Amino acid sequence: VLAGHTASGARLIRWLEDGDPSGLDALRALYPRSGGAHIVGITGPPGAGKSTLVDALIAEWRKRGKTVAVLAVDPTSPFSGGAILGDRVRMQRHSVDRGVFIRSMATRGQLGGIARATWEASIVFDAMGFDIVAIETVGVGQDELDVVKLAHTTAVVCLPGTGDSVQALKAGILEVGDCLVLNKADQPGADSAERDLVEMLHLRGEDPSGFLPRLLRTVASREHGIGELADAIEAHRAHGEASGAFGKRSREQARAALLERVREGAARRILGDLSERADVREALRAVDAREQDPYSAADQLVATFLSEKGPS
Ligand SMILES: Nc1nc2c(ncn2[C@@H]2O[C@H](COP(=O)(O)OP(=O)(O)O)[C@@H](O)[C@H]2O)c(=O)[nH]1
Ligand SMILES: [Mg+2]
Repeated sequence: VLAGHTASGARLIRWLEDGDPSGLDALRALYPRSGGAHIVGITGPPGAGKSTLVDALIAEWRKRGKTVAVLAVDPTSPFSGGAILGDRVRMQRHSVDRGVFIRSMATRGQLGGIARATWEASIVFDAMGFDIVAIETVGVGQDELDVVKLAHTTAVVCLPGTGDSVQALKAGILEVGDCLVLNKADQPGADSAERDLVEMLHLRGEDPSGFLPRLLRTVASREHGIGELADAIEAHRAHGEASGAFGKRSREQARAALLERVREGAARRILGDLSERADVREALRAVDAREQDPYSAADQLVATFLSEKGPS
């Protein structure tokens, strides 16, 4: 995997997806060798042209001498074979290029959630030595926002003629965009959508690190505006490194990854034999009978559990 063998990388990601213990062992060994890649999130509503855009970006990044791994995450449907297949077909022309590695993931029911599966895959790509790791995801729910948080740089893809979707985007993912892409700029309504989005960006102003997100117009299917988008992504990387924003993000990631696993481990130990215990059954009965409130009962149980298990 460290030598960048795609077949090995693919097998490792499969292990991780399947919850195979070998996957976790490999991840432990790889983790210290990760941290070099620029992780780029591409998000937006279905049909906005994300996959087409990623395909065009791959070509642009390759021209600039960068190697690229792509993870296409499709969490929207348990039967998403179609969409995933569509993504892969759109990026098909790069499949013979050794500097490009494309994987897709349908993640409903994924052990530990989409964010975790994506994080693990990105560590693998990163350790494989890819310069850029692009993660395509549909920007809808909280899980997908967590995926976005993983990226150093996030491009939010919008399309014209959907005033409603601009409204919907405003509420959530527009806020996390470091680049705003108005794709399908060849379609009617592009100018008015651009005015709305520019105004929105203007209201938002600079982010806490002093970066001012820009709007880019693209026609992904004709590869228009792709160089400018790659420039904007690169500008955000340069700013993130100079301002310390990437370092801060990396520390937050490390903290979140560590705390999540502490929480998981602690919960597993404490909750493992929960239903078997007499004191838990008694607490359930007392709460049900309104003899005790659930808060005090839970506090008592936690205190008991901790005193029993002790530090080990
Ligand atoms: N007219 C036009 N069509 C586009 C453009 N970009 C993508 N498409 C088409 O929009 C459809 C959805 O694209 P896709 O990349 O699968 O969207 P995704 O769901 O966001 O990944 C495809 O049929 C693309 O060919 C564009 O800039 N202009
Ligand atoms: Mg897609």
